[in-house]
Amino acid sequence: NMHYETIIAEKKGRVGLITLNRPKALNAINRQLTQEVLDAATAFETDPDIGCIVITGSEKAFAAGADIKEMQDRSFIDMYGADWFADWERLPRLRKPTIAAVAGFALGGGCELAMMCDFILAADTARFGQPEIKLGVMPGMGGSQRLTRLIGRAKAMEMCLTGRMMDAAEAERAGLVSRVVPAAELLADAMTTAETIASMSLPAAMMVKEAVNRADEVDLAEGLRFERRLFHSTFALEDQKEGMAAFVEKRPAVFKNR
Ligand code: CO8
Repeated sequence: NMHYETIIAEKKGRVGLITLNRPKALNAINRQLTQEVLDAATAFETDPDIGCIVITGSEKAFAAGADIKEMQDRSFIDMYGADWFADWERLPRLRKPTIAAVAGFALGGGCELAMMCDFILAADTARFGQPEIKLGVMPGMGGSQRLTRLIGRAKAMEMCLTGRMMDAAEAERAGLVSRVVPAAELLADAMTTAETIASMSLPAAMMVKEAVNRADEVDLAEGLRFERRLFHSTFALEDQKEGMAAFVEKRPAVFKNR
């Protein structure tokens, strides 16, 4: 297992688990944490024994946003010149499936980090918000874009303009999270869900991710053509032969992931 200071990265079976670990700052996202999450995620991405990545925080906070103390004295040219947090674009570009398991606060950059994952599983204690406006700034890691696509214009506008928090039940109704589970079961549920995904054909799972993501970028006709071509290409996989043979022979499929 790799050594980091602001996160814990562990391999559990075929799942790569990243736990944000700056408890004194409610996992606020500074540059070190950014680098460490991206390094760990990239290591899991290139590890052939890993089929799914889970990112989680603590009971109290997934992450309470970008680190305000690290940013407060910076100028426009500091932020623009360094293209502050542009590195995060690497996370949604990962090709293996990613799950955010969120308990407690997911605010500002924390909510945005969760939304960069393929889906969010929420504890009943989860609270989501984009409170940047209260600091005299605005979302900068995708909040105005991903939140709008996920929950629609009215709710996204209200959230970003007022900075109010949304509880887990509202987040589920709005389509921000896939499911809400009791807080005590969040990590176990996320790991079981990730193991399930990691037991599938990895290339098929990667194609699913690519196709669903394409839906955000192109019109329906183009998206359907893209999906159909990927679907055709799954017939080049040994896993397709295994999956269909297992169904016909009434036994569980054992995928080789190639
Ligand atoms: N940054 C730095 N430190 C933080 C942050 C943060 N975002 N959030 C909490 N902390 C620290 C607190 O300062 C406190 O430290 P200390 O004990 O040294 O005073 C410690 O964590 C515990 O926090 P609280 O005492 O405040 O805990 P409470 O339970 O009272 O409150 C809250 C919890 C409601 C979550 C509260 O901490 C809070 O409101 N935090 C700030 C939330 C916020 O505004 N987040 C948005 C940050 S801006 C942002 O994310 C922009 C993203 C895009 C940037 C892109 C740049 C290009």
